[in-house]
Amino acid sequence: MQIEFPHKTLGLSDPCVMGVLNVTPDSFSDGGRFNRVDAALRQAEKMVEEGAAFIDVGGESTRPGAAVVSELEELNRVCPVVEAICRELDVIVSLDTSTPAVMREGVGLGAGMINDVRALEREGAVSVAAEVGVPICLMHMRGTPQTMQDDPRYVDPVEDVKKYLLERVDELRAAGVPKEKLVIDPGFGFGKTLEHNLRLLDRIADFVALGFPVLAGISRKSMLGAITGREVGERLSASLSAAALAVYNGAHIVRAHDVAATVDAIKVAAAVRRSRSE
Ligand code: 7PJ
Repeated sequence: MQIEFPHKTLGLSDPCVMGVLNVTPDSFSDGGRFNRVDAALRQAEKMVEEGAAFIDVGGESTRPGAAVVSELEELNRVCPVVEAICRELDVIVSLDTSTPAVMREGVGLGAGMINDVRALEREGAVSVAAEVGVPICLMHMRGTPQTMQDDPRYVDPVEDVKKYLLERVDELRAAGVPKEKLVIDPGFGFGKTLEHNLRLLDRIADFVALGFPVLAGISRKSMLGAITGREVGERLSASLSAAALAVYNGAHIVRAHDVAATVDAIKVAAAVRRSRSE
C-alpha cells in the first residue's frame, strides 16, 4: 500500500502518524499574527521531531455544534501557517478543509494533501481537488457538524459507511483522480453513537479490504470520554489504546494530537500485526 504524492511516493508498510495542528482562535493565544503563526510552526516542528509523517492544518472547528467559519476567515487562519511549515519543515502538510479556495491556495503554498471531513461534497470541491492533483482523504460524516449527533441511525454502520465512501471514490475517479491518490476514513465521532464508533473500530479491516489506505482519527474524541469518564485533556491513555487497536486492525495512518506517544503505541501494534503474517 502506498500514496502517490507529486514528488514522492509514501510507502505505508509501516503505519504513520498525522499530527493535528488546529489553527482556530481558541487553539493559540491571541498574541497577534506573528505570534500565532510562530506558535503553530513550533508546534508543527515538535510533532515532526516526534515522528509525524503529516501535519494536518485545520482552521475550521468541526466539533459538534461548532460555529461556521467564513471562507476568508479560514484562508486567513490557514494560509500563513501552511506557508511557514512548507518553508521551514520537511513534512507533508495536509489541509483539513472542505473549502475549495483553501484547497487551491494551500496547495499553491506547498501543502501535499487534502483531508476533507465532508469528502469533497461542498460545491466546487471535487473539481478543485482534481485540478490541484494532490492525494485526498475522503472521510464519512452523517449530517453536518451542527446536527450530526442528533440521533444518527444506520442500517449497518460498517456497510453504510463503506457504501458512502465507495460512492465518493467513484465520483472522484470520474473527475479524473487516480485511485493511488485516495485515502478513506470512516470518520469516528462524525454522526455516530458510541456503539457505531466501536463497531467501526473493531471492523477497520473491512475498510482496509476495499484496497485504499485507511486513516483513523480517534485521538481525544468524546467516544473515549464516554468509555473512560475522562475530560478531553485526560484522554491520552485511551487515545493510545484506540490508536493501537486501529493499527492492529490494519489502519495505515493515525491522526493524533500526542505524536511521540502515538508513534510508540502504533509501533507495538504494527509489530504484533506483522508477526501474524510471518
Ligand atoms: C478527523 C479529521 C478524523 C479526518 C477531525 C477532532 C475533530 N479528519 N478532522 N478524520 N477529525 N480525516 O479531531 O476531534 O477523524 S476534527
